[in-house]
Order: sequence, then structure tokens, then C-alpha cells
Amino acid sequence: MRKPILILVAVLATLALLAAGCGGDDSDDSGNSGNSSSSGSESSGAEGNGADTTETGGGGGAATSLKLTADPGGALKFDETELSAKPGKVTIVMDNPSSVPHAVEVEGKGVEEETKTLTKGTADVTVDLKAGKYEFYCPVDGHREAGMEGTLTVG
Ligand SMILES: [Cu+2]
Repeated sequence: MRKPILILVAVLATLALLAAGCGGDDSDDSGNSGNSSSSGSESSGAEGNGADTTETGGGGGAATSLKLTADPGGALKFDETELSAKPGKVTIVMDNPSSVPHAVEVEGKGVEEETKTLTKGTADVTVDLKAGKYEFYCPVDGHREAGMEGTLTVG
């Protein structure tokens, strides 16, 4: 019975010495090691936030996205006059590559929402639509009359 205990004690003592030795040797560098560990923890936190964002994105993924492009040469027209979507949230992204200001307004069934007016860029608006017919057009003065309009069919 005694020998195993002595061996165990010897092993523990050896391990303790090794551990103490390692700790002592590393103490000069441990400051840097500690900082590295802290940075790692911060990174983990960021990953956690990223996961939350992904979940939120998944919920928002139900929205239908429609794209509308204004004439690149500056003519008063969109590339589409007929758009269609399923009922629910619909995001209309208007790309205006020209230097003529444009926007898109969606109107119908009590809905009336528009993107901001801009040149050389994209703007979007999200609307919650029921089945039916809506109109979309550019609300800039004179543009709708010139032909920047179309029909959005939801159903
Ligand atoms: Cu316009």
C-alpha cells in the first residue's frame, strides 16, 4: 500500500515542479500571451453578434425584391413597365445610372410610398402589399407624364 502512494506523491511533486517551472519561465512573456487571449475573447463576442444578425436577416428574407432601372442615357423611362410580386413585403430597388434625378413611388389600395430622389445611385422602398394592382411611377415633375410609369401586379 505504501509504494503506490509514494509513487503518486512523487508524480504529483514532479508535476507540481514542472508546472511551477513552466509558469516561472513564461512569466516574462505571459503579458503578451494574456493580451492575445483577451483579443480572442473579443472576437468570439463579435461572432456571437454576427449570428444574431443572421437570424434577423433570415426573418427579413421573406420580402420580395424587385429591381427597376432608369434609362442610363437620361431618357424619361424605366426598363420595366410591368412588375409582379407575391403578397407581403415588397422592396423595390431603383437603380438610376443617369444624371437626371429620379425616384419611384408605389401607389394603390391605400399605399403611397416612394424612394428618395437621386442621381447616379440606387434607392429603395419597402411596402407591405396585398393582392391587387398597383401603379409605380417617378414622382419627379413631368416624368410620369413622359412615360416613367408602370403597373405592379400583386397576387
Ligand atoms: Cu424620373
